[in-house]
Amino acid sequence: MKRSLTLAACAAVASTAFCAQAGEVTLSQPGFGASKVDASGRLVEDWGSVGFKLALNGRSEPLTFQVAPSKLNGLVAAASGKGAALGLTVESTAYRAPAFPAGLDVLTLRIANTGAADVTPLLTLDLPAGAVVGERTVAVGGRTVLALPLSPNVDQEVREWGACDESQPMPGWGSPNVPCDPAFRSIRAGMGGVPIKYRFAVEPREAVTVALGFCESHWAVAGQRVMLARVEGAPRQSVDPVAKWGQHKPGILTFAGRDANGDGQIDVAVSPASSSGDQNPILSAIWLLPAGAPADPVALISGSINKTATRFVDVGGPGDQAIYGSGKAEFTLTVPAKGSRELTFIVACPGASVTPPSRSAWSAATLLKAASDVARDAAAR
Ligand SMILES: [Ca+2]
Ligand SMILES: [Ca+2]
Repeated sequence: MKRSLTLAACAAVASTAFCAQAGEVTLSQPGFGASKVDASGRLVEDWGSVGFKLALNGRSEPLTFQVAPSKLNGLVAAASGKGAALGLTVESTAYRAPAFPAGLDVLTLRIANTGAADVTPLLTLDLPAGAVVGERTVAVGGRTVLALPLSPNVDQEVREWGACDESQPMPGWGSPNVPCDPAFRSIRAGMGGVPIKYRFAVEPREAVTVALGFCESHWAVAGQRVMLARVEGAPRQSVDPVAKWGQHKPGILTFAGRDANGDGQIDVAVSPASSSGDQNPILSAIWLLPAGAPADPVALISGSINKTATRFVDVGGPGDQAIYGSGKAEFTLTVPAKGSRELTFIVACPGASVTPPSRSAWSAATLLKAASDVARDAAAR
């Protein structure tokens, strides 16, 4: 499950954009699934579609576009849209960037204000039901599908417990070879070094025992995946699951946790040790138990105290959840008089997921350069 995202283009063949039906433009690259910008300007992917709305002075209008094929830098096949709402003109461009391993779609909006005064519209992304809006990402069904150019306005429901942001649920990843609770068959993984983070509401300053369950089902020898597990209020623990318990063997770490900063939450995080060859941390299960309660690994692994635990989380399993409920991705933007604002969204195309901005080497400029390089190479052949 190691994966790297490099600036190397994945293939020396150009992406294409062409009209499939009147008014819609297909984005594709050889060997990969196509996406399209539909006749109203929505970008349509295998996970759903994304569109935009603008609101200003109490009025709200969907942004629709007249869409046509175009070339960025005179080279890169793209879909360009022209639209207007609430007195602002908006141009959109979308193209397929040849990012390893499966490509990424790049969607840019340029909002222009021809008036003599600054305006501050609210831009809202229109996303599929159930989309989870994070700090700089949007996930659908546990897959990160959008990287956001700036943090959205905060108006989200925060749940009593849940996973924070960007780790990925992987049901069925674990294959324990001893009798144990089914929770060890599913994990979350922090692809590319993303920490797996959970947060649990507790009484301010409350002490709790926290047990973390692991099961390594990829590596057979020790020293490959070394992780640092942290529970607020307790010393951090380093763990190499194969060295400690063996491949396909469930194991437990326990912590005397405490809400040390008094914010009414216990923070839990599993991250890769800097020396670890595999930088993708994994986690199978979490139990919260009353402080001082016995945390018998045999009982925890068997699942026999799941029901009496203060909280039991089958990490990556069917009852797992994000700490944030479905929020809105809304941005308050100031567009200066006689000026414009440009926003670039990086979007998962079919078969791809997006690396969070904090972990990605890509930017709007490097993606366009990679796409231009590939298109120039293809044109020269
Ligand atoms: Ca699990
Ligand atoms: Ca806390």
